[in-house]
Amino acid sequence: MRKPMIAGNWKLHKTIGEALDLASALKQETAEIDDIDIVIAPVFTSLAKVAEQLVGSNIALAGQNCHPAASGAFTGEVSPALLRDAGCRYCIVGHSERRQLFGETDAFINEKVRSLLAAGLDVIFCIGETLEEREGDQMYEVLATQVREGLRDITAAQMSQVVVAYEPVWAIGTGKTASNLQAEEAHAFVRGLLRGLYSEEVAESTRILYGGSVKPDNVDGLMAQMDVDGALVGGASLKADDFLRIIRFRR
Ligand code: G2H
Repeated sequence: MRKPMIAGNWKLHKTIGEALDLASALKQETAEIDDIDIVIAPVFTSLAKVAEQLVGSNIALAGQNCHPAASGAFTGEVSPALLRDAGCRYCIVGHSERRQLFGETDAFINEKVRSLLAAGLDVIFCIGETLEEREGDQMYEVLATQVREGLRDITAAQMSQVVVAYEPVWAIGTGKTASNLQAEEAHAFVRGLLRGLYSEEVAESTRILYGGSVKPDNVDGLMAQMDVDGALVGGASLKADDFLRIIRFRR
Protein backbone atom coordinates (compact mmCIF):
# COMPACT_ATOMS: atom_id res chain seq x y z
CA MET A 1 0.00 0.00 0.00
CA ARG A 2 1.46 3.31 -1.08
CA LYS A 3 0.94 6.26 1.25
CA PRO A 4 -0.47 9.17 -0.78
CA MET A 5 1.61 12.32 -1.10
CA ILE A 6 0.36 15.82 -1.83
CA ALA A 7 3.18 18.25 -2.58
CA GLY A 8 2.90 21.99 -3.20
CA ASN A 9 5.43 23.55 -5.56
CA TRP A 10 5.31 27.26 -4.82
CA LYS A 11 7.64 28.10 -7.73
CA LEU A 12 8.73 31.75 -7.76
CA HIS A 13 6.03 33.07 -5.44
CA LYS A 14 5.76 34.52 -1.94
CA THR A 15 7.90 36.67 0.29
CA ILE A 16 9.17 35.23 3.57
CA GLY A 17 6.21 36.81 5.38
CA GLU A 18 3.69 35.40 2.92
CA ALA A 19 5.34 31.99 3.07
CA LEU A 20 5.14 31.96 6.87
CA ASP A 21 1.45 32.91 6.77
CA LEU A 22 0.61 30.10 4.38
CA ALA A 23 2.75 27.56 6.23
CA SER A 24 1.14 28.51 9.50
CA ALA A 25 -2.40 28.11 8.10
CA LEU A 26 -1.49 24.72 6.63
CA LYS A 27 0.16 23.56 9.86
CA GLN A 28 -2.92 24.39 11.88
CA GLU A 29 -5.34 22.67 9.52
CA THR A 30 -3.33 19.49 8.98
CA ALA A 31 -2.46 18.69 12.59
CA GLU A 32 -4.74 15.62 12.56
CA ILE A 33 -3.68 14.26 9.17
CA ASP A 34 -1.16 11.44 9.37
CA ASP A 35 -2.23 9.15 6.54
CA ILE A 36 -0.91 11.43 3.80
CA ASP A 37 2.58 12.82 3.26
CA ILE A 38 2.24 16.58 2.88
CA VAL A 39 5.14 18.50 1.36
CA ILE A 40 5.65 22.17 0.48
CA ALA A 41 8.41 23.67 -1.63
CA PRO A 42 8.86 27.41 -0.99
CA VAL A 43 11.59 29.50 -2.64
CA PHE A 44 15.11 29.08 -1.23
CA THR A 45 15.04 32.36 0.70
CA SER A 46 12.05 31.22 2.79
CA LEU A 47 13.15 27.67 3.53
CA ALA A 48 14.92 28.10 6.87
CA LYS A 49 12.22 30.30 8.37
CA VAL A 50 9.42 28.06 7.14
CA ALA A 51 11.29 25.05 8.55
CA GLU A 52 11.24 26.65 12.00
CA GLN A 53 7.53 27.30 11.63
CA LEU A 54 6.84 23.69 10.65
CA VAL A 55 8.46 22.14 13.70
CA GLY A 56 5.89 19.81 15.27
CA SER A 57 3.76 19.72 12.12
CA ASN A 58 2.93 16.94 9.67
CA ILE A 59 4.33 18.95 6.78
CA ALA A 60 7.74 18.30 5.26
CA LEU A 61 9.82 20.80 3.37
CA ALA A 62 11.28 20.48 -0.12
CA GLY A 63 13.75 22.46 -2.19
CA GLN A 64 12.61 23.23 -5.73
CA ASN A 65 16.02 22.56 -7.23
CA CYS A 66 19.66 21.97 -6.33
CA HIS A 67 23.13 21.75 -7.81
CA PRO A 68 24.84 18.34 -7.68
CA ALA A 69 28.14 19.65 -6.30
CA ALA A 70 28.63 19.66 -2.54
CA SER A 71 30.40 23.02 -2.62
CA GLY A 72 32.66 25.09 -4.84
CA ALA A 73 32.68 27.88 -7.38
CA PHE A 74 29.07 27.61 -8.55
CA THR A 75 27.68 31.11 -8.20
CA GLY A 76 24.00 31.17 -7.46
CA GLU A 77 23.63 27.47 -6.72
CA VAL A 78 22.52 25.52 -3.64
CA SER A 79 23.77 22.04 -2.70
CA PRO A 80 21.75 19.11 -1.29
CA ALA A 81 23.58 19.42 2.04
CA LEU A 82 22.61 23.08 2.30
CA LEU A 83 18.99 22.20 1.60
CA ARG A 84 19.16 19.70 4.41
CA ASP A 85 20.77 22.31 6.61
CA ALA A 86 17.83 24.63 5.87
CA GLY A 87 15.39 21.93 7.01
CA CYS A 88 14.46 20.14 3.79
CA ARG A 89 13.66 16.47 3.65
CA TYR A 90 12.96 16.46 -0.10
CA CYS A 91 14.05 18.15 -3.30
CA ILE A 92 12.18 18.43 -6.59
CA VAL A 93 14.37 17.49 -9.55
CA GLY A 94 13.82 17.57 -13.30
CA HIS A 95 10.78 19.81 -13.31
CA SER A 96 9.86 20.65 -16.90
CA GLU A 97 10.49 24.34 -16.20
CA ARG A 98 14.07 23.43 -15.30
CA ARG A 99 14.38 21.21 -18.36
CA GLN A 100 12.83 23.75 -20.76
CA LEU A 101 13.81 27.18 -19.40
CA PHE A 102 17.21 26.26 -17.98
CA GLY A 103 18.28 23.58 -20.44
CA GLU A 104 18.68 20.79 -17.91
CA THR A 105 19.49 17.44 -19.51
CA ASP A 106 18.69 13.94 -18.31
CA ALA A 107 22.37 13.46 -17.45
CA PHE A 108 22.50 16.60 -15.29
CA ILE A 109 19.25 15.65 -13.60
CA ASN A 110 20.72 12.22 -12.88
CA GLU A 111 23.74 13.87 -11.21
CA LYS A 112 21.36 15.81 -8.99
CA VAL A 113 19.37 12.70 -8.07
CA ARG A 114 22.56 10.85 -7.11
CA SER A 115 23.89 13.78 -5.13
CA LEU A 116 20.62 14.29 -3.25
CA LEU A 117 20.37 10.62 -2.32
CA ALA A 118 23.97 10.60 -1.15
CA ALA A 119 23.22 13.63 1.04
CA GLY A 120 20.26 11.82 2.61
CA LEU A 121 17.45 13.73 0.95
CA ASP A 122 14.43 12.19 -0.75
CA VAL A 123 13.85 13.07 -4.37
CA ILE A 124 10.69 14.13 -6.19
CA PHE A 125 11.77 13.21 -9.71
CA CYS A 126 9.71 14.88 -12.46
CA ILE A 127 9.16 13.59 -15.96
CA GLY A 128 6.69 14.45 -18.70
CA GLU A 129 6.18 14.86 -22.41
CA THR A 130 5.42 18.02 -24.40
CA LEU A 131 2.31 18.36 -26.54
CA GLU A 132 4.41 17.97 -29.67
CA GLU A 133 5.88 14.73 -28.35
CA ARG A 134 2.46 13.39 -27.37
CA GLU A 135 0.94 14.27 -30.73
CA GLY A 136 3.95 12.82 -32.53
CA ASP A 137 3.44 9.46 -30.78
CA GLN A 138 6.72 9.86 -28.92
CA MET A 139 5.28 10.09 -25.44
CA TYR A 140 6.21 6.60 -24.29
CA GLU A 141 9.69 6.83 -25.73
CA VAL A 142 10.26 10.22 -24.05
CA LEU A 143 9.05 8.98 -20.67
CA ALA A 144 11.16 5.83 -20.97
CA THR A 145 14.30 7.85 -21.73
CA GLN A 146 13.67 10.31 -18.91
CA VAL A 147 13.16 7.50 -16.40
CA ARG A 148 16.08 5.37 -17.60
CA GLU A 149 18.56 8.25 -17.84
CA GLY A 150 17.34 10.22 -14.83
CA LEU A 151 17.54 7.16 -12.59
CA ARG A 152 20.75 5.76 -14.05
CA ASP A 153 22.86 4.02 -11.34
CA ILE A 154 20.15 4.48 -8.72
CA THR A 155 19.82 1.17 -6.88
CA ALA A 156 16.61 -0.63 -5.97
CA ALA A 157 17.31 0.13 -2.30
CA GLN A 158 17.70 3.85 -3.07
CA MET A 159 14.36 3.88 -4.88
CA SER A 160 12.64 3.92 -1.49
CA GLN A 161 13.86 7.55 -1.32
CA VAL A 162 12.49 8.45 -4.76
CA VAL A 163 9.00 9.66 -5.65
CA VAL A 164 8.24 10.04 -9.36
CA ALA A 165 6.03 12.90 -10.58
CA TYR A 166 4.43 12.60 -14.01
CA GLU A 167 3.75 16.11 -15.26
CA PRO A 168 2.65 16.37 -18.89
CA VAL A 169 4.18 19.67 -20.01
CA TRP A 170 1.04 20.67 -21.90
CA ALA A 171 -0.95 20.56 -18.66
CA ILE A 172 1.36 22.70 -16.54
CA GLY A 173 -0.07 26.05 -15.55
CA THR A 174 -2.31 25.96 -18.62
CA GLY A 175 -5.54 25.00 -16.90
CA LYS A 176 -5.58 21.87 -19.10
CA THR A 177 -5.44 18.82 -16.89
CA ALA A 178 -4.81 15.37 -18.27
CA SER A 179 -8.02 13.36 -18.19
CA ASN A 180 -8.19 10.71 -15.52
CA LEU A 181 -7.65 8.11 -18.19
CA GLN A 182 -4.65 9.91 -19.73
CA ALA A 183 -3.05 10.20 -16.29
CA GLU A 184 -3.68 6.55 -15.46
CA GLU A 185 -2.27 5.37 -18.80
CA ALA A 186 0.95 7.31 -18.27
CA HIS A 187 1.27 6.28 -14.63
CA ALA A 188 0.72 2.60 -15.43
CA PHE A 189 3.36 2.87 -18.15
CA VAL A 190 5.87 4.46 -15.75
CA ARG A 191 5.17 1.78 -13.17
CA GLY A 192 5.85 -0.78 -15.86
CA LEU A 193 9.18 0.90 -16.60
CA LEU A 194 10.14 0.63 -12.93
CA ARG A 195 9.16 -3.04 -13.00
CA GLY A 196 11.48 -3.61 -15.95
CA LEU A 197 14.35 -1.54 -14.59
CA TYR A 198 14.10 -2.81 -11.02
CA SER A 199 11.54 -5.29 -9.75
CA GLU A 200 7.88 -5.88 -8.99
CA GLU A 201 8.54 -4.75 -5.44
CA VAL A 202 10.08 -1.41 -6.47
CA ALA A 203 7.31 -0.85 -9.03
CA GLU A 204 4.59 -1.50 -6.47
CA SER A 205 6.13 0.54 -3.69
CA THR A 206 7.25 3.65 -5.63
CA ARG A 207 4.79 6.52 -5.49
CA ILE A 208 3.92 8.21 -8.77
CA LEU A 209 2.38 11.68 -8.39
CA TYR A 210 0.42 13.48 -11.06
CA GLY A 211 1.17 17.16 -11.71
CA GLY A 212 -0.28 19.71 -14.10
CA SER A 213 -3.18 22.01 -13.20
CA VAL A 214 -4.35 19.90 -10.26
CA LYS A 215 -7.22 21.76 -8.61
CA PRO A 216 -9.82 21.12 -5.91
CA ASP A 217 -12.34 20.18 -8.58
CA ASN A 218 -10.26 17.58 -10.40
CA VAL A 219 -8.18 16.01 -7.64
CA ASP A 220 -10.76 13.40 -6.62
CA GLY A 221 -11.02 11.90 -10.10
CA LEU A 222 -7.26 11.79 -10.51
CA MET A 223 -6.69 10.23 -7.09
CA ALA A 224 -9.29 7.56 -7.87
CA GLN A 225 -6.95 6.12 -10.52
CA MET A 226 -5.15 2.98 -9.49
CA ASP A 227 -1.64 4.19 -10.28
CA VAL A 228 -2.02 7.82 -9.17
CA ASP A 229 -0.51 8.04 -5.69
CA GLY A 230 -0.64 11.76 -5.13
CA ALA A 231 -0.25 15.17 -6.69
CA LEU A 232 2.42 17.78 -7.30
CA VAL A 233 0.45 21.00 -7.21
CA GLY A 234 1.61 24.39 -8.47
CA GLY A 235 -0.90 27.24 -8.74
CA ALA A 236 -3.48 25.67 -6.45
CA SER A 237 -0.92 25.21 -3.67
CA LEU A 238 -0.57 28.96 -3.20
CA LYS A 239 -3.90 29.38 -1.42
CA ALA A 240 -4.53 27.57 1.86
CA ASP A 241 -8.16 26.69 1.10
CA ASP A 242 -7.42 25.19 -2.29
CA PHE A 243 -4.39 23.23 -1.12
CA LEU A 244 -6.23 21.95 1.94
CA ARG A 245 -9.11 20.76 -0.22
CA ILE A 246 -6.61 18.91 -2.41
CA ILE A 247 -5.01 17.34 0.68
CA ARG A 248 -8.49 16.22 1.72
CA PHE A 249 -9.16 14.52 -1.62
CA ARG A 250 -11.86 11.88 -1.68
CA ARG A 251 -11.17 8.64 -3.45
C1 G2H B 1 3.22 21.58 -12.58
C2 G2H B 1 2.50 22.02 -11.39
C3 G2H B 1 3.40 21.91 -10.18
P1 G2H B 1 0.52 23.72 -11.90
O1 G2H B 1 4.38 22.40 -12.75
O2 G2H B 1 4.64 21.33 -10.34
O3 G2H B 1 2.06 23.35 -11.57
O4 G2H B 1 -0.32 22.95 -10.91
O5 G2H B 1 0.39 25.19 -11.73
O6 G2H B 1 0.23 23.26 -13.31
